[in-house]
Amino acid sequence: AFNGTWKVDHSENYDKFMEQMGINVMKRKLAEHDNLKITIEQTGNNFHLKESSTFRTKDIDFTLGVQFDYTLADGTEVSGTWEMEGDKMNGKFTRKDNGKVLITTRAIVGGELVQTYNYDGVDAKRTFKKQ
Ligand code: MYR
Repeated sequence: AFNGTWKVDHSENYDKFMEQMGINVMKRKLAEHDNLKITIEQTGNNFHLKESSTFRTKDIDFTLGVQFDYTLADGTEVSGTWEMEGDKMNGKFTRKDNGKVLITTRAIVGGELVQTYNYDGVDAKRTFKKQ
């Protein structure tokens, strides 16, 4: 269900979320228009993602339930896992610099991919449309 190429359409509270993450206003302004596109290929428990944005392009491989390292677009390093809960993906990632946890979910809602983010009490959401 997650397979395909997804392009960000709109975001809610993403600026506040990034601010809580400690990202400065210049980078936040750029990130608001990052044109993030994610291509997802799921084969059983294995995922291959291609991430592309105005910041970078990146290939990501992970297996459900298996811890992996990931570097956010601003350089912040995290480590964590994705797990499946019914039709929903639950991600839990810990920042390497301060030990704080970033919770994220992905779900298909009405044909759109909705990703939620929570960090240190601040929630945000980004909605992606299928290409
Ligand atoms: C992936 O599945 O896309 C790779 C793992 C994602 C880890 C957490 C993603 C949170 C991204 C938040 C970006 C906010 C900018 C500071």
